[in-house]
Amino acid sequence: PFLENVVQHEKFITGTYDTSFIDSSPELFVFPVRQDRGTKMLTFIGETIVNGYPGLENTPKPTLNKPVVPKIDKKKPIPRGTKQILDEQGPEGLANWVKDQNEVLLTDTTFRDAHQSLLATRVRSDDLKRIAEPTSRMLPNLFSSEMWGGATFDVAMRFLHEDPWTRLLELRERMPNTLLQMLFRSSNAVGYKNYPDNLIKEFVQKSANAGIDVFRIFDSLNWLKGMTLTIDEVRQTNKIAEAAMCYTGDILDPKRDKYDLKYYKNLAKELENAGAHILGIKDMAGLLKPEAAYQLVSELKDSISIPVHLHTHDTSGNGIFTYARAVEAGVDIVDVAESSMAGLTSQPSADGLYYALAGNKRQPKVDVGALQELSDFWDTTREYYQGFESGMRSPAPEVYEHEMPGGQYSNLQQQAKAVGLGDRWREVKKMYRRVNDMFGDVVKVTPSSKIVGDMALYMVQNDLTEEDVYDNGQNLDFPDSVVEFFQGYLGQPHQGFPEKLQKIILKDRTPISNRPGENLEPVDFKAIEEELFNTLDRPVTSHDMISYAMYPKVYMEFEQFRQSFSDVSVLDTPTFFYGLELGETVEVEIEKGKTLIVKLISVSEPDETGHRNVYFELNGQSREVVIKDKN
Ligand code: 3PY
Ligand code: ZN
Repeated sequence: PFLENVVQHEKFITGTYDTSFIDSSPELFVFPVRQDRGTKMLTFIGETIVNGYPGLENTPKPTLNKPVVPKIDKKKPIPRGTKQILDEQGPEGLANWVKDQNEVLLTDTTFRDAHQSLLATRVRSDDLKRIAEPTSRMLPNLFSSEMWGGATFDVAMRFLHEDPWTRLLELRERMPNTLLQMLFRSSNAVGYKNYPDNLIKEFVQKSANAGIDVFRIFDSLNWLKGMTLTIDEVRQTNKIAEAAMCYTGDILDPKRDKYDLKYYKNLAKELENAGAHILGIKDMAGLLKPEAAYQLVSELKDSISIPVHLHTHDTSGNGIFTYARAVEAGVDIVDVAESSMAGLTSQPSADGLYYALAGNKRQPKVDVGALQELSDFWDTTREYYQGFESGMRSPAPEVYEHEMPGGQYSNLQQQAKAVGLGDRWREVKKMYRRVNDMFGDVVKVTPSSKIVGDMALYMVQNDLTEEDVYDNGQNLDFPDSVVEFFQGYLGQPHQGFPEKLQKIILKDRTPISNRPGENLEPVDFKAIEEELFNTLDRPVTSHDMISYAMYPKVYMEFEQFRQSFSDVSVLDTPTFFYGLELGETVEVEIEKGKTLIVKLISVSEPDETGHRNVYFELNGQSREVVIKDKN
């Protein structure tokens, strides 16, 4: 059926295809139904009804309202946006256009960092797809929408059982006028360790083909050597290389002189010389105080000629003040989220900033009415994800002390609970900062932040003080991630590793000081293709190969899941997380024009083997699935 689809495809018949045609045409993989997708889907819904979605077990289905999607006139042409400027004028042309704007430009992070930071990255493609086209029509003046990368890639497969590449292709189709932006961890791609160079290059090429326009590239240690290969590769795709420096420390504190104004100015200059089209300031924890933002942006605007794009988190509650000062200093673009997905560990609010800049000639050009309508959609949609809220209720200025990134806070809290340290969370936070200082004051952002977190948990769990580590470290078995970090496998921190601690942690292992990618065997894509073809018994795309190369276990589990339960991304979110109530009916469009109508009739008591029968009506016909009750 695959070949049939190919030869019948319009692009094939007219000869207007290249090698990316197969990757960007997911419809080629929609085959006539051979297996009973209905039964697979019912099995998944039955499983959720009986055993609950992981993390939401024993949580009754809440009463949920239906989000209102703003009305748009689909017959009207989609207004022009920054995507058209990039396509017509290339990345340099776009950067010049940015510099010519008087008003500050906005990146909307609602589709990525906002939910990564507030809702454990759990927002599903189904909800994003509903609001994507209204967003692109109603906010045509956005600089970009950050909608991919960071943790969304692995979480999509691991927990949402959906293909991250499909999300990208589907949002691309619905947002033709908006620059689509991703967060790219440079040599760590969208993972937690360094990958071989050929995998990084392949990832960049294929994500550019699939629709990414702006690559925000960072290295978790601000190590230039870890970034140049990615910058070069992005430049080859003619997309935008936004090289970001991660903000850590406090330039206003003379005692924190490891990362002072001069450090950032030099790094910015190096990134500009390395070919960045835009300079990003990635304030991943929200440590950039308002006056520091003013000084830093002013210094950068005087010393580099590419536009400056500022990203912060509102953890302390000072985000808008920081942006207002950055705007005064001439920042070109800032990251905001739609109000109902803004604040706390997420980005500051888009309309909040608009109103804060009333009377300022750099007030962003944005339709606040549209922002409000879109925010209303998210306000209701967010209720679907209530089980993943962090529990943080108010601003947390203590972030200036512990320096934990927005996206890590709730994660580490969960990890602490899992190892029985839930009631010692305050100690863990204090230890996090102490570990930072022991490690020589390091940049803390994925994945270096995870290493600091692992060490902090290890020390609290084993009741170890800093002195214990120095005095008795030879007899301690440190977490693997910490050992690998001190071996140099994530790259080199600014001013190197603290030697005494490095010796204690590595014992007789020797560290490396070159770029880890240079030592890694290239990925053999041909071998992966064969292996996947043989195991999956279907044509293999370059997207499959990249996902597998980066996350072999997660990818295979995701594939097995799809084989057992079909593509569950087509389910609405309440059904996906909570199943159905007795008598409840849902419609599931499993492909264009093919809809299943599913009604839950009853659930039996468990039999002597612990199985329950779940009775449905599927398109009016009685159907039954048997589910093992794990409780
Ligand atoms: C990520 O790498 O996922 C981040 O959001 C870092 O801030
Ligand atoms: Zn962030």
